[in-house]
Order: sequence, then structure tokens, then C-alpha cells
Amino acid sequence: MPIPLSTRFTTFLVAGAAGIAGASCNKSSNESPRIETAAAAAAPAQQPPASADTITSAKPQSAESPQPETTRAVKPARKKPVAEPAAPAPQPAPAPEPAQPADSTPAAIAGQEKWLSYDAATNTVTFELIGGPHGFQFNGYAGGGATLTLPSKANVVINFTNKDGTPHSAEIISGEGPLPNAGVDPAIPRAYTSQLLQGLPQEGGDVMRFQVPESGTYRIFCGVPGHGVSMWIWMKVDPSAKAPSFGPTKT
Ligand SMILES: [Cu+2]
Repeated sequence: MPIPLSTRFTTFLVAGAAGIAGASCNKSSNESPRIETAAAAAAPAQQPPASADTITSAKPQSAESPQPETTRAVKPARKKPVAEPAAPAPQPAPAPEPAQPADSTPAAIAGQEKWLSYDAATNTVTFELIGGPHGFQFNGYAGGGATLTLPSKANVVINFTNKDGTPHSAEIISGEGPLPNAGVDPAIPRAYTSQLLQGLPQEGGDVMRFQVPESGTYRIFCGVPGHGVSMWIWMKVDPSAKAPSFGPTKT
């Protein structure tokens, strides 16, 4: 007897939701599901993650060229549909940071000054990345609503602080392809926070230090399962950029 299409589709959705629920149980029962957990099966060559704080002395200049291609080989999370019913409902992003200094500076520029600094002599960009502050956002933006633009070969320091009550993390993933359901291998070596899958608690944080290539399009993504569907923003390396910038994504 043929099964009506709608019934089969419902079964598929339920099975998908059960799979997600199972993954969540695994996560919560494991005290430290670090990135190796997600990456080990597909990328054994990835060296063990060193603490971001320990890598300052080994600043890669030439020998290490970031390879976005490596992430394409790692697609463990893409088997699941992107829009699962089990994913926590992200809140719509409210306008970022209402309180601005009372001057004529546009909001985007004021945000830049607050979150970005740049040392042109060393091509070092320091960016304050905020989880939340209210919900599944970075610096008040979600769903690609903001873009961090970087000069070529910039040395990037991202100070991540979670201001939201829900645990969040951050990593740099490719700007191409569907959003993974949870943390994957970063597109740039070392470009991820600790506790990528379980998230850092409110007021917790970590520092990412990495160098970007000459050009490329990436996403800053929350690795906690289900969050990154909406909790991501763009990071673009623009060879024509003389300085970094951050603000709403131009359409
Ligand atoms: Cu998150």
C-alpha cells in the first residue's frame, strides 16, 4: 500500500528532530566536547587546538597559508536539514546598541569605534565580538546582518565575550555552502573559541588570534548546536580595504 507523501514527509521531520535531540543529549552528557569531537572523524590531520593565548609567539607570516578548501572536506553536519524544528527559536535582532554618544556620527561608525581598533603599522585588527547581547546575535546582529571587513593579510585578534544568558561560542567558517548545524573545523587555523560546542557562559570569553589570507569571504558562526542557523555574521577580507570596518551588511 503506498504511503501518502505527506505522511512520509512528516516521518522524515520527526526522524530528523529525534536525531537532533540525540545529538543534544550527547553534548550535555559530555563535560568537554571540544572541537576534536566534531572534527576528529573527518579531519585527523588537524592538530590539537592550542589555547589561543599560547599562539602569539608563533605568528604565521609566510609558511602557513590559510586554506579555506580544507573546510569543504569536512561536512559532518551538513547531512541534517538546515531548518530543523528542534532548533531553538532565535529571536529577531533588535536594533544594535541603542545608546550612542550624542554626536553626529552615524550609528555604524560609532559601533566601529567601540568595537574595532587597527594598528596599520603591523596590520593588526582587534575586534570586540559580543555574544548577544540579547539572544542569538553577534554584536546585536544575526543572519548575516553585519559585516566585518578586513584588509588583506591582517593579523586579527578577536576578543569574544558572551553577554547573553545562553551559552555561545564563535568560530570562522567558510562563507560558502549551507550553514552547518554545529561547530565544524574552522576555515582558518585557530579561528575558534574554546567550548565551541557547549558554549561559553554569560560573561565568559576567549581570544582568537589568526591571520587572514589576501582575500576571501567567511562567516563568524556560533558553534553551539542549532544556534548558527541564525547566529552568524559576515567576515570579508577585501584587498581594497585600507582599514577594517564593521557595520550593517550592505545589500
Ligand atoms: Cu550561540
